[in-house]
Amino acid sequence: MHVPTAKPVYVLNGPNLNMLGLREPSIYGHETLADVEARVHRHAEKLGLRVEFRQTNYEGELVTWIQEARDKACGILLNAGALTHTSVAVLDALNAAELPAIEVHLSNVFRREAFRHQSYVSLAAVGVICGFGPASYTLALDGLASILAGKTAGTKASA
Ligand code: DHK
Repeated sequence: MHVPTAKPVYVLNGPNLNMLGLREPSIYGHETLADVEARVHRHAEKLGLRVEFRQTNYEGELVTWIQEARDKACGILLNAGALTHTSVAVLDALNAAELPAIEVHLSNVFRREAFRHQSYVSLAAVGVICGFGPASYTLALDGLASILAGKTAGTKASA
């Protein structure tokens, strides 16, 4: 699939994802965030998409980037880290962005602690990909590309 679009996909990462590779490798794997970013760029190129890839440890900065995406992006892939489970502000920003958003996690959050089963991000996301390690990001990009090409009727994309 090739989806030419003028605007990039914003791939946004929240707290502690800068620690990938060092952080609990039995859960999050050995790839660094730079490795994941390179993987995402390679895959995006095949899909004809451009990517703006960022990470922050700050909730407010993540909210600001989601607000920015409203005008500057064609869609959002979001691994909000722990903010997934706590942040109404991130949820509100996603709803305000009015863009197709896909929730991403490296780990299968449903095999983990009960507090990770709750997601505010899910309330605004077209779909969720979790449990595939770094491949969660490229699978999510495939899903977003399909939505942007009009081949998948995402709930938020059609809103
Ligand atoms: C990353 C985190 O930092 C956690 O707080 C989430 C997610 C899961 C992940 O699997 O990518 O609970």
